[in-house]
Amino acid sequence: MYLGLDASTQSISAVIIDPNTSAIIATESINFGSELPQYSAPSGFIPDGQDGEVHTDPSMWLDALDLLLHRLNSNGADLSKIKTISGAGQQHASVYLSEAFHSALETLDSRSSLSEQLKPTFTRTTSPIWMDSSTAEECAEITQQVPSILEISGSVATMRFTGSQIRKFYKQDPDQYQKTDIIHLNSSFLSSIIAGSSSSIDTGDGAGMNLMDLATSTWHLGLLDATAPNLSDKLPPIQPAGTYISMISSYFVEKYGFSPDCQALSWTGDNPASLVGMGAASIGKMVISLGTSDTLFSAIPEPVTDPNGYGHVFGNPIVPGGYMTLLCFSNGSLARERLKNDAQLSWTDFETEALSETPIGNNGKLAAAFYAPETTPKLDSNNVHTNGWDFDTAPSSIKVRALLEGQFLNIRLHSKWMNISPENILITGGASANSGIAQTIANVFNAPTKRLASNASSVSVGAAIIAALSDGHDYEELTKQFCQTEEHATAPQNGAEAHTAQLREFDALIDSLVTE
Ligand code: XUL
Repeated sequence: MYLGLDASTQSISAVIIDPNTSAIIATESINFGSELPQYSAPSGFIPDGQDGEVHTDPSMWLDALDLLLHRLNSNGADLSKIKTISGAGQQHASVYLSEAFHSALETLDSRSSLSEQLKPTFTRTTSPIWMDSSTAEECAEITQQVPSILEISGSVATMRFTGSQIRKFYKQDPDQYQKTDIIHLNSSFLSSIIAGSSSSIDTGDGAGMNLMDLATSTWHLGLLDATAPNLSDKLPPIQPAGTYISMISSYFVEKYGFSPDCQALSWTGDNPASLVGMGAASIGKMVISLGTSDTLFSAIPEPVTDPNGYGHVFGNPIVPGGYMTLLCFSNGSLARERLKNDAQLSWTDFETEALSETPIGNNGKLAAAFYAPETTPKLDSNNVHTNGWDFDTAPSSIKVRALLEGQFLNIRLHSKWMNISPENILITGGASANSGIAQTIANVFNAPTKRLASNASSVSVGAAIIAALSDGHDYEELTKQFCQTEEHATAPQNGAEAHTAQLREFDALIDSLVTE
């Protein structure tokens, strides 16, 4: 059996797969906000950060990992049968650790918790996460030093990416930066914990740092120099996802009953793992993931860059030398939830309101619900923008359709440069279960939507598949077993015309916001 872990923004989840019986043996999830209220992070991050800063206490991730494994164990999962473990983390988030981290890992005591033992090794008490938009200055400085950053790293200097976050730390607190022995991503941090020794970073997650040379899958010295001094001494090596790190730490053997022969493998980022879990690691498929962030991604053979600078190229986690392209939209589930709560709706109301009480196209009423700063388009915002109507006083059915159509028009608008027109759109992430949302995507893209038949999370399934691949299982076979999809919503008869006109108007609305 193989264990896949998914350390996302709001929760940490696990799935155990058994390729011998094609069965998903167990799933489990710990929500940070509700299960670890002591961290005062209801949505997985510290609220009310100043000047675009969005950080999290990395101890929370450790407590959640302990709780997750405890829960799996007490709910009857036989962890002694797990042969290999891989995982995926929210991308870009970084953890800063002193030299003491290495010895603390080697001597973890199962009578105490992970957070108690590792907290003293943090040189930066909080971790910047992907929602952070506080590093415009650092991005400009790095770009000035290395103007070809897009061609080298696959992305323009991007505020949520790790490079500019490292630079900000170095500038704000040079002493603590100097005391930092190793900087991990959320993914490589947690894989290090499982292994009991420092892990590598993979090319899927590593490309989200603005520090990796995509062509060679190595750290780019010019970018490291432009970011912070001696950075090459502080970064783990880059290796493919699923690389063997070591046998699992005895902490987990003693505490949760893992076999001492269980192998700890390197992890990847949540989006790259989801590409694998959706069976989309081969060319020609397009996935929209509806999580805390909404993302659109697709496997590509060669790096292609977005002329507008919003798209990213990451390494394909299971195709050596292959790539994936990705767009990220920050106002995803939290925006949907905000409207749901403000209008006092349930998710079922959300479905029927979006589907039956308003026509496709919403009689021309458009909205860009950017309740928080948006990454695509890059915009500092804290409210809903419309094409001239009052969002606040409108009936909730109109608001729901406007918000959903706006979210997916924004995705369609910003993915035009990819020139991908797949026969169907694979959808995943919590909100993909909602048929109103699935239908709105089918309408806007004029293509049917499909989702995983198993209802499992594609990120943890992808991580479990990476774990199984490393033990010699065949990708095609695993895909047939765990990535079957079923149609969820069909495209409407008149969808294309309705939304093509709407797309032009939405484009004008976005233009007016960006140039404001
Ligand atoms: C991708 C991105 C987010 C995070 C959180 O670039 O920033 O999708 O991975 O899920």
